[in-house]
Amino acid sequence: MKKLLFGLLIACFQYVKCDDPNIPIVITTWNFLNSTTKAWEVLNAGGSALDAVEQGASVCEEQQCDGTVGYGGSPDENGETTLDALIMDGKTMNVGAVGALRQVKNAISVARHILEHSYHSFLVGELATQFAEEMGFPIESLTTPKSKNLWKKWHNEDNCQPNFWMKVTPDPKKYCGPYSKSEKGYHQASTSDVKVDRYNHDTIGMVAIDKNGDVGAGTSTNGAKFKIPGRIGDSPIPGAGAYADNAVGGASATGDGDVMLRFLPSFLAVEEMRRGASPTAAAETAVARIAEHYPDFMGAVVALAKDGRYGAACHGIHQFPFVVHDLTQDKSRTEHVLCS
Ligand code: SD4
Repeated sequence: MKKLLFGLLIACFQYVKCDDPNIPIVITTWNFLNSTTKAWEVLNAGGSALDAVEQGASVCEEQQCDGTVGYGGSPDENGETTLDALIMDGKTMNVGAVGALRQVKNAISVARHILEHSYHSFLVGELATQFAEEMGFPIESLTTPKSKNLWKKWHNEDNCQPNFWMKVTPDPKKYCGPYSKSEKGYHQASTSDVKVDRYNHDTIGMVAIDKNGDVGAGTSTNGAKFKIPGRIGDSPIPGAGAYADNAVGGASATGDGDVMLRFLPSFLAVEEMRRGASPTAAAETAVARIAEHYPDFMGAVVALAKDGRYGAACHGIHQFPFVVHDLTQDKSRTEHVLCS
């Protein structure tokens, strides 16, 4: 027994001091390695958690990660890609968010500009584009040949299926929406089934802690495929898509945003950690709260405590990948958690 204790003590001094926080560190939803690596480079060079989150998520926006982040993905019913993003500073509890952003590729940077250059927290739609233009962001189409073809197939070959309408006539299961053939649009009536799958929902969510112990969190997404124009999901909503508080840590969520935003899962995970839960238990609680009401929802939460402990939980798929980078690794590492 004495030997074991002595061994542990030596290990503590040799490798890490036992009570040293494991920082800096970054954790990212899904298998977005390049973004995580970029965020890590920023942190390792002494950059701030906010810079790491902004620059890391920007990589996904440029590389159009999985077609679910950035331009040219998830066209809405009109065939247009619009973007949602959020960035939160756990030191100041300041937030910048943008929803249904049109014609600007750099959604998380626009969100950062809202945080840094306005007293507001959240701008949306065409007028968010106006803000971005005034801040010097280029205005350009977010449609690509790929997103155009995706939309054309949905619209022409698949007769606008699936779609997000419910209890309307004409029957949205058979009929191709108000933007094509109907002059009068939909009216209240029957129901429709929306197919939500992994490829509909793959937001990048990121939480980072820098060398000063400051926590930043953020998200970026092009939302749900074939959404009703104007729809904003969970990703840009503070407490839903992400949340950060220097006193505790941070969390971020991904999945079926229409359902998830009703439960503020990132806020809940942070509050659970504040009450002493481990990051894994906190993420599990946040996911379980949603599943209680919506057993068929698909989603996941990653949580990072201020001392660098982390965890994740998920629901509705078999397993969920997330990426971590801290001082113990040369490369960003993908980990998996089994889902409930
Ligand atoms: C949304 N939640 O707009 C987003 C999509 C996604 O994780 O994957 N988010 O519903």
